[in-house]
Formats: sequence, C-alpha cells, structure tokens
Amino acid sequence: MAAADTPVPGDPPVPALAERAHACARRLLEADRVLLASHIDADGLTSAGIASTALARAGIDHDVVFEKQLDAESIAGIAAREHEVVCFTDFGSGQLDVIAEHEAAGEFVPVIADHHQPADVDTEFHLNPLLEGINGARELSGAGASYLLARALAAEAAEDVGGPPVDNRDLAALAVVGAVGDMQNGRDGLVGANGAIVAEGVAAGVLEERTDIDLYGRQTRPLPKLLEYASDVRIPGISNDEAGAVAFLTDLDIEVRSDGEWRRWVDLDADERRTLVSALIRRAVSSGVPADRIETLVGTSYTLTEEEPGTELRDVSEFSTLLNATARYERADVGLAVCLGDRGTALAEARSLLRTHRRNLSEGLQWVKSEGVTHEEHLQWFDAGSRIRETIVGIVAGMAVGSPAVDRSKPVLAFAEANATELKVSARGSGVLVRDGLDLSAVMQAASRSVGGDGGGHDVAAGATIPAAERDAFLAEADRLVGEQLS
Ligand SMILES: [Mn+2]
Repeated sequence: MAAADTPVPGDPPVPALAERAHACARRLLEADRVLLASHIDADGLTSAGIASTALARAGIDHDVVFEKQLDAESIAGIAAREHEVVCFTDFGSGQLDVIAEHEAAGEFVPVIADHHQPADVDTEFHLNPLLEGINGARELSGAGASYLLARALAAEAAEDVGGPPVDNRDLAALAVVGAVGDMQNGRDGLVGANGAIVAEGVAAGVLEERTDIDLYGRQTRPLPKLLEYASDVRIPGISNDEAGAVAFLTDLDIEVRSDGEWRRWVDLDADERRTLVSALIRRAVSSGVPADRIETLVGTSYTLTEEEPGTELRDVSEFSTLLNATARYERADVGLAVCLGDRGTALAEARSLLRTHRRNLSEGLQWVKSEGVTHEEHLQWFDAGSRIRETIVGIVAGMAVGSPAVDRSKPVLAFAEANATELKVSARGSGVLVRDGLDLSAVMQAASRSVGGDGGGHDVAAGATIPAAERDAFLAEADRLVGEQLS
C-alpha cells in the first residue's frame, strides 16, 4: 500500500476486502476450468458481466450459468457440470451450507463474491462485505463485490505473467449499474465501498457523478413523459396527467420542442435544466406537496460517459431497468451480452424485451382496473391466474396502489400462477400504512408458513409462494395479521 493519501491505481479500492479479493483471484488464476454462476437480475447480470470480462482478460477459460434462485437442486446441477472451480456472484454466501457439502465431496472449489447474509458455514475463498463489517444492503452490491474481485484479478494476473497493464477500473461503470439496480443509491448517492468504486470509475473516465433532476428517463423520455410518469413524487396536475404535463412545459420560458419533436432532458442545456427544475419545485410547493417529498426531486445521478448520449445505457437507472427487463423474461443471455459490450443484436433485443415488459405492465394494470379487486376486512386482493406473469405481478400491484382501481386505506395482495401447484403472492402497501404499523414482510412470512409456503421482504412490499390450494386459508390468515398490525 502506498503511504500517500491520494489513491494510486495500484491501491485496492476497498482495503478491508483486499485480502479476500486477492485470495479469490489467485485461486481463479490457478484453475483449469471455471464455471461462473450468477443471479438473474440487474445486479446479478452486471456481476457476471464484470467477472466474465475480468476472467477473459486474465486468460481464464470459463462458462457462465444463471439461476433465478440458488437452491439445493440448482447447486447440484452446477456440481454436475464438473468444473474444477465455481465462481458464484451475487449469491452463494446464503447457500454456503449446501455448497460446502459439494466442496467437501470434492466436486468443486467455490469462489464467492456476494453481499447477502452468509449461512453459518464458511469457506476459504469468500468475498463478502458483511464478513468485514461493511453494510451489504447499502455499501456494496454483488456487482461491487465482483468489481473488487476483477481489480484483484488484474493485479494478480499482471504479477503472474507480466502482461499488459489492464487494471479493470473501466468495469466500475457496470458495478454502479448493479448497485443502483439493487437500490443502494440513497439521498446522498452511493456511499461507503460503493463510493470508492464510483471514485475509481470517475478517475478512469467511464463515469460522471452529479446532482440532477431525479426522475426516471433523463436520457430517453420526451419531456412530457418524463414528468407525467414520475411516480415517486406526485405533483397534482402533472403526475399521471399528460395534458397537465404538456401545459406546464409549454408555459416555461424554454424551447421544449425542436423540429416539432419534444426534446428530452438530455437535450437541455444547464440553464434550461435549472429553469425547469425551479418551475417544477415552485409548482410542487404551491400544490402542497410536502417538503420532504419535494427534496427527492433532485438527487445524485450517474452517467456512463462511454455510452452514446440519448440511449438507455448512458443513464445507470435506465441501464439497470433494461437489464431487469431481460431478466424478467428469462433472457439473461441477452442482458449479459449487453454487459459484455454488444451494442448490436443484443441491445436491439433487450430494447424489444423492455417494450414488451412495458406493454405487459400496462395490460396487467388495465386488467386489474376492469376486473376490480375483492375486499376483505383489512386488505384487498386480486388473483390474476396466468393472465399476469408471476415475475411482474408485484409491479402491477404496486402500480395499482397508486391508481383509482384500489382503496388506498388497505394493502393489496396479488396472486399469479407460479407453476402447476404453486401461487406467487405479491403484497404492496403505502408509506402511510407503514407509519400506521403495517409490516408486509412479517405478514407474508407468517401467513405463507401457516399454509406450508414461505415468504418475506420489506414492510412496504413483500412476497410469498404458497400451495395453490391454500389461497383462501392464506388470505384469511393474512387479513387477520394485517388487522392486528393496523389496530
Ligand atoms: Mn444483489
């Protein structure tokens, strides 16, 4: 380590995890055949993109496999592929009890880069922020852990063969997409170990961090859509109101169209952006939006400077949404290819998946609006059967909470077929209900277990899987539990 205060390229980005990262990297460099196994979501896809790029640059042959969830069955399937070393990214720590059995049987050596709570078993090559007292929910994602591994691989490989000086700092861009995909981006942006990764990305010239309007779609959405679809802060007469958004923009003293087309946020210059933000804040204040909500209109944004302006890939939020769209439709191959740099076929396919996803969401919401919900005493629910995919039914339920289709004084439970014998349940509440005592995580866990299923999540949004035949018993128990919490 250098003694100077300013980091030099050779310094590890997160010193507390450097020893673990280097041990993992050395084991990978010794391996003949590596299987890279990763989670199917934006963080898991970027994790795999980072690890796969770093392995390739270090000259390590590898295959890649994705799993929706890592359980005994999928781990057995991974073992059956007979690779000497399996590198798990964005999962693995929580399943170490099962993984360790395969390791003990000599089936493979696990190398883990994860940020989830580890099981009560340890292994030699294990990179996880929680093992060093770093917060795995806010300060480092699976992609961040994979990035630390990638940095160590570059350093170790350079020592090994005296190869070209690749430092893998360019991969910080993907690490930030993964962290934002896992919602680690708070009011102050990315902090802690994530902040160190941002700093490396900025220094490497692949990332820009700045304070900006915090609405989804800065790169790709026409201005009226940017405002109309902004759902985190509801501004009366603009949110969910196309004509209102258009009228608001037309009244501003800036050119909001060019050649007859609506401009996008990315097309505005700094003065125009300031004008728009000030007017939006004035409107929010005069409409009585609470100050703590108004503050969230502006936040820290991350731009991938190597990507083409006006594309999803340029903005980390839009990039992670694009990846999630590929994951939800079981096209991890497409998401990974985009992470590996494919800007042709794979990017076109990812965009098409995102369009399909948006259409499915709007059709799902339309279905809920026309069919309506069933009211129990303390909650309301709908059962979409196979009409709404189980992978998006939670998002549709969340959209329903913000629409006139449901009663905002009760949480919404949404059912969809998971497979022939099981139902997926997604539960969504509101901030107001949570302040009144609602904890959907506890409800989903207890009610699902009472009928032989399992579940959990967060207070405002949770999920479960239950036997299909137990829906009504599950509903009765969930209704009783919500009643207890809100009494
Ligand atoms: Mn993750």
